[in-house]
Amino acid sequence: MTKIIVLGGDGFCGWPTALQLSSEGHDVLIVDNLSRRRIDGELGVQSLTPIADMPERIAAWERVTGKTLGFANIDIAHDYDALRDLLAAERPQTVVHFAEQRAAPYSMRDAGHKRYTVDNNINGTHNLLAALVELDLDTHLVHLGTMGVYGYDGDGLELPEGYLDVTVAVPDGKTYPRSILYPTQPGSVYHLTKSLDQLLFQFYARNDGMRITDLHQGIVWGTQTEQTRLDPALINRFDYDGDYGTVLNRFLMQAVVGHPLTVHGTGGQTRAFINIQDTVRCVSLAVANPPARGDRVRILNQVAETHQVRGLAELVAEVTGAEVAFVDNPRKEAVENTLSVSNATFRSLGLEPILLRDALLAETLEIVDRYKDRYDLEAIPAKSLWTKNTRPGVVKKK
Ligand code: NAD
Ligand code: USQ
Repeated sequence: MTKIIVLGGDGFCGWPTALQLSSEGHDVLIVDNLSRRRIDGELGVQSLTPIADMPERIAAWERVTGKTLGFANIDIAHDYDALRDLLAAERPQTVVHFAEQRAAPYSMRDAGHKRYTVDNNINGTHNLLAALVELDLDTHLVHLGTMGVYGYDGDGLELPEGYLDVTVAVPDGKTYPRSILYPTQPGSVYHLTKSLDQLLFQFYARNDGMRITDLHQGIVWGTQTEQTRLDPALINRFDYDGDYGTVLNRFLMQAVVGHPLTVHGTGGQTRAFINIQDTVRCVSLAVANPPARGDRVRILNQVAETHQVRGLAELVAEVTGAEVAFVDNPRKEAVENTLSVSNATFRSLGLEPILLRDALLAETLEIVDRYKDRYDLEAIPAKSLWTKNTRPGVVKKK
């Protein structure tokens, strides 16, 4: 049995991952400061699914499976001593790091939210790296990064897994081969923090021989996994609000409650997607396949497929009969782009990803339908603006 700490294990991706790793027989300890639940309060929104509090979640898991989960309420960005003391006591073989502010719109609300996102995400990641080195632990760090660090140039290049092999030509005719981090082009302050995280990882892998895997994940859709279905108190969160709701889950929820699907701009934006069940599978595969000490940061693209936003809206409209609305885009992003991504490593490790037309689309609709009475119309509009001269994507109720 190996000891695994899941930072951010109360969140949308972290909770089902903690359950997956526990079900595989690992000794799992969740660390979370419950900031995500506090942000729901700040925004006046709630998960569409009713999520149990942490003691109830842990008790339900033990009741259903006989397995125990540990929990520590620590702010990893601001309580370095508590984080270090926990790592010293637990000496985990693996730390999975989900504990960041992850909504691009929330990070763009205003100066206060930009500063919070940078402070929380960069300090949290750096505290973790510094503590592991201070304690001289040979822990494998698995971090959840994002596809968004690559940017969306959309000229057909297949995005590699993190690195570019380039040849630098200088004026005297000499050439120098280099393998460099793919140049980042973040589209929000949140995505910027993930770009900065990459440099922290590169430094600590080189300087201290830390073993690090950085998972560049696409947009996650769905809500339930094999384990969260086992008991109502294990249900995963489902965000649909204008800041935290991701596009496909928002469309599915909007379709169920009879709200027009809020396509930003022309819907020509192409993005990478992955189902939550595959998120937990991929993290499990990454945990089981660590890099060796001295290796460079292992970067894997954690995606199943790519879709254009208006194509997604058309698909959801076709399945549900929903109306599609094209609203002013509150964000600053390419109007149209193509996107091609390599996910060769996860494929080689055996991942056969769930695709959008599969049964889980129906299951997600069914979950949304079950809890649709909990929805709040006011929470739907995306109101966070990227620049002062953009306008929000509000659809008026008929
Ligand atoms: P989430 O907000 O639901 O979960 C994050 C968790 O981390 C929350 O429970 C929060 O309370 C906790 N947390 C935040 N700051 C903390 C701190 N300083 N100390 C302790 N705990 C803290 O987000 P999620 O959707 O589960 O995403 C998890 C990770 O995966 C994020 O890093 C995100 O960037 C990445 N990711 C998510 C998606 C997606 O579509 N949801 C896609 C790609 C990558
Ligand atoms: N969009 C709409 N209508 C909506 C909501 C979004 O058209 O109602 C559009 C957005 O303008 C954007 C695209 O859909 O072009 C994706 O938006 P999103 O909110 O689903 O995803 P994003 O902001 O990119 O962020 C999410 C997660 C983040 C993660 C990222 C992965 O919140 O944590 O890092 O997906 S990726 O996009 O691959 O970088």
